[in-house]
Amino acid sequence: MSADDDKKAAARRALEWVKPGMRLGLGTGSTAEKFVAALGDKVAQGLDVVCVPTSERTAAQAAALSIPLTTLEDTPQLDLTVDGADEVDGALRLIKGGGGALLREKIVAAASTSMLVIADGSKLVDRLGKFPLPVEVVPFGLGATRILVGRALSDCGIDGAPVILRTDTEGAPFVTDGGHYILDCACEAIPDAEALADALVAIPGVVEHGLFLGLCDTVVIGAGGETRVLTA
Ligand code: ABF
Repeated sequence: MSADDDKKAAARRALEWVKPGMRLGLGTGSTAEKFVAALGDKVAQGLDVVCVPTSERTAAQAAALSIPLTTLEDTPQLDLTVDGADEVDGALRLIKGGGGALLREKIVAAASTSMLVIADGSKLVDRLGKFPLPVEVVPFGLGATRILVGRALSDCGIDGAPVILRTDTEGAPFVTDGGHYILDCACEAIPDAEALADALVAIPGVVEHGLFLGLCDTVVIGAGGETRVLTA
């Protein structure tokens, strides 16, 4: 079984949490994409749901599958968001944002009663931080914000971590759907995720960060052809 098969298994299993009439948040990334594809099949069979996508990419996929879409302006409260993650720890704390959609993902997750994460087994970790932590920042003042992000990391016991501006395939800064840049922080390990989250949001140029703490209540892991469910 490949990681792709495991992602597909987790995505299919997630359909068990979807009930007729639900207002759903649709995540971003290769695992979320598999969920959207499976949801599209159900919608084609008559399932009645309405969905808020977390990226332009997911919006395009969902629209192509004729999944009914709405916005948080028209539907400000959602029942369930299904999304992927870059890391998940035993307390269901997450690192997200490897795909660059963390801001909309967090807004949509926070608007949802429940957040279900789907992932292959490689995403489960004992301690967060091996995956570089994405921090979304406004382009204005980038140099200064980068220094303050580095200082926040040091203050939280993460010394000397490279803070790298994410670039696209042409070497230009990667621009998010919200028009921001991303700084990837190579922490290696995050000793106190809550303290780091607080320190990052206190920096004026930081729009959001990829630590999702207290948002996810259920995780479906696909591994070796099977799925297992972790709950908070
Ligand atoms: C999104 O997709 C992101 O928050 C996360 O970075 C990524 C997970 O990627 P994949 O599902 O492709 O492994 O959920």
